Amino acid sequence: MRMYGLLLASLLLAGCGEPGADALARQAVAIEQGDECHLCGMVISRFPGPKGEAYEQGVEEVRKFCSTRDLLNWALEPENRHARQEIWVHDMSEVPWEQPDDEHFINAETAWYVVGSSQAGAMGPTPASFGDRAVADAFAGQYGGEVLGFEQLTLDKLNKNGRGMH
Ligand code: CU1
Ligand code: ZN
Repeated sequence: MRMYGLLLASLLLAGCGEPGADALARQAVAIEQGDECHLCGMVISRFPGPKGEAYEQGVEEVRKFCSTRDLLNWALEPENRHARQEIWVHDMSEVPWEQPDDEHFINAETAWYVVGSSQAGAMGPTPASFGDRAVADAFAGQYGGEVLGFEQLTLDKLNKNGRGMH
């Protein structure tokens, strides 16, 4: 599987400033071996494809998810939509599909998603997440699927190809 360029490599060099006003902002963390998906309970690191993380308001512990599919299924539930605070997905323009690197989590609410591509994650078809729309378009050109922004995602669109769990 190809990596999708290093378009954002230069951005990695930014953001090393003094801890300041945003020192309290919560960050995505590494997925450790043995971590289980908050939604389905599968051991996350065993599977390919983009994964997700979330912090909920008033909950200190980070939630980790086996796939963008499970993160988004959780995040788009009306009750979680209200309660959640910060969510992240892997930027697949930076990492190999088979083994995403946790250095490359991006804000899930500003990411672009290729839904319905031929590439599968832990739960079967899973949205491919990208920080850059042009990279998402190129991915869709190669693997099929539709490019959508976070606001365009719905539970229906996520689960069109079968829910894949239970
Ligand atoms: Cu799962
Ligand atoms: Zn899961």
